Amino acid sequence: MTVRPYDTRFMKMALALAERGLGQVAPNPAVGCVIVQEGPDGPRVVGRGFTQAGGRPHAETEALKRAGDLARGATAYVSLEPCSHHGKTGPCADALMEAGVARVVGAIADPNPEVAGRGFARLQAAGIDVTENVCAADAQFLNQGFFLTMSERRPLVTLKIASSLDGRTATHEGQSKWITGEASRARGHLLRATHDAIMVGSATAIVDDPELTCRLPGLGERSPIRIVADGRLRLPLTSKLVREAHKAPLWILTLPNGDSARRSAFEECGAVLIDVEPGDGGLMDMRAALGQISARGVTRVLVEGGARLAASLMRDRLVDRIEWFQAAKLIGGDGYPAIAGLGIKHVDGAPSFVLREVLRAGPDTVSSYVRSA
Ligand code: AOF
Ligand code: ZN
Repeated sequence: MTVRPYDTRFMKMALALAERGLGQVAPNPAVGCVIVQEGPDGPRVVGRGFTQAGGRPHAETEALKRAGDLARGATAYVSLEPCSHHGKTGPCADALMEAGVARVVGAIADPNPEVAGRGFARLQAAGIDVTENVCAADAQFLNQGFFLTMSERRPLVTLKIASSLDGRTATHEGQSKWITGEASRARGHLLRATHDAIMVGSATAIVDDPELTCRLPGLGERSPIRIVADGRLRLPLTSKLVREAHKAPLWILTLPNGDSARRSAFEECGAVLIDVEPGDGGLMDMRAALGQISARGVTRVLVEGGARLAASLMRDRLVDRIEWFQAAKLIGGDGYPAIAGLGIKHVDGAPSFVLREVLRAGPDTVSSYVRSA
């Protein structure tokens, strides 16, 4: 195993490339690969690639294609262990071997049981110098959706909230347009683009009548799957979500045994109904709901409201990240809260998060939190 002083630098480059695939590659992980030749003048990048939309080609294939003959004797930096299984094409470990790569630096092992260390082992057996665990924590964070899919059969859940400084999302009259500003909204759309699906509760879908598409210049085609948690099929057939179900996929999570005529009406509009078993209190069991979403290939879900959906996910400890957009405005205690009642008696029992980053978005702040371990 060799270590070079610039290993971290090129792995960060591979991670930045990988990030471009987020929201595009599910159920596959988003991987980046950088191929570097060491010459007398120092290291030189000869090929770069990342997992393509739909999950194929893999990052290594893309980078090798660009490097061509320059891959011989080079080092490949990969943000995830190269695969060892035969999928739609041959294993990436073999492609790296055949291209004559001399060294592979990997960030983290692939948790897919079909790979799980076999990719690295295969490379080592072929005499390739393998270095593991370079920027492992960053690589895990980047593909947390894929890791959770493998370990818990559920997607990563990011909760997005846009509120006043005092955590209110609307006035007592229900007026909410617009609490946060233009820059926050643009960033919100970027969040949509990096998730595979956006989920809202039925109350939000009814009151706001949102489109839930991604409207950023140039990112229009990245619109994720729209999911409505609607146990009792209350969503109007005339809502924008239903009317546009043929343009972007619409999945409705609902309790089984709903009115069959109403179910068919939704299906005729192009919506996909997903039955979710009830949990305590007859409401949909959210872990089961996420399991269903995961089984359909979604690895990253952005939850955009409302207060009750956020609370039920929070109560079941299913929120992995929070992106909290806060305007410097006060609405007061008569406004609507961002999160409905959690029934917490002691602060010790409150869901708690770790602050990762704070950004300014025009007059607002965006705080990114991750669940505390
Ligand atoms: C890599 N490079 O860029 C990605 C990998 O269905 P397939 O054949 O595309 O294989 C999917 C699996 O490949 C996926 O579950 C994960 O283990 C791995 N993803 N591997 O070498 C890549 N995206
Ligand atoms: Zn591969």
